Amino acid sequence: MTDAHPPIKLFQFPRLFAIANLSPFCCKLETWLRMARIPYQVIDTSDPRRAPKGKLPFIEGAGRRITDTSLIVDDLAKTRGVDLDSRLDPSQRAIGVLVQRALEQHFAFVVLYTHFIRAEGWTYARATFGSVPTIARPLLASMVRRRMRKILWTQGVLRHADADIIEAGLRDWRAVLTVMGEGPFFFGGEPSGIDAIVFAALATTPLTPIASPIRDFLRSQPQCVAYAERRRGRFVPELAGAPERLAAV
Ligand SMILES: N[C@@H](CCC(=O)N[C@@H](CS)C(=O)NCC(=O)O)C(=O)O
Repeated sequence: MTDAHPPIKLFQFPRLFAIANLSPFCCKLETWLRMARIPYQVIDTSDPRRAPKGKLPFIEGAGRRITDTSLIVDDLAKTRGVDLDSRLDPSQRAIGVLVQRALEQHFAFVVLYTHFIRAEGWTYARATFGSVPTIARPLLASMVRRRMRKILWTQGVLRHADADIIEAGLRDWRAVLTVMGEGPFFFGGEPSGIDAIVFAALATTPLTPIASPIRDFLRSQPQCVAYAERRRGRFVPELAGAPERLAAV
């Protein structure tokens, strides 16, 4: 186990709502660290420009900084001897990679759109900058939002109509839910790394007050709500009973 190591520093956006993090990547990594029982200390930061590769989260430990959740997970798995996927067969591993790609390389951009570009999302998501000094807050918030627009335009999502973007996000989830087991975990009775990814992607949507047709769809799927609630209860139990922070800012 990992007690010989001092806690790693986890740089991520501050918590919002009753979920580990509104950023699916920050939520994924914190969840994975808890699953792997690796001690960490959270350092809140609202400005990704300070991250080594301009993205959050990143970690610092043993004199090294590592960015990108998948690289961090691989590194920690190797250096700390943790393998959350040891029980998975080759077919489950392959499904895990495809689900990860759908959620991280596609759905994450749809979330960026629903949360940072759509008015229903921005009303809440701008609270991400709540810890920034009041005088600098509007400037940083609008700068980050502009950057999100640019990212989404370059990636391509923002070139489509709202209904088409939403439909593309719904397709991701219809596919993921089709291959997701009955539970309690994604691949049955035991947790594996994909649970951190699926939980994180779900946390951004059905567990937040940010309205969208994707949230309505996910909330209407009993399998999905039960999974999200169970995972939150197990991985971030201190938030399980917390009310949604409904007030818009
Ligand atoms: N592939 C990266 C993605 C990280 C990422 O996209 N982080 C977003 C927050 S969800 C970010 O920091 N965006 C800020 C920006 O691009 O300016 C990972 O797995 O860590």
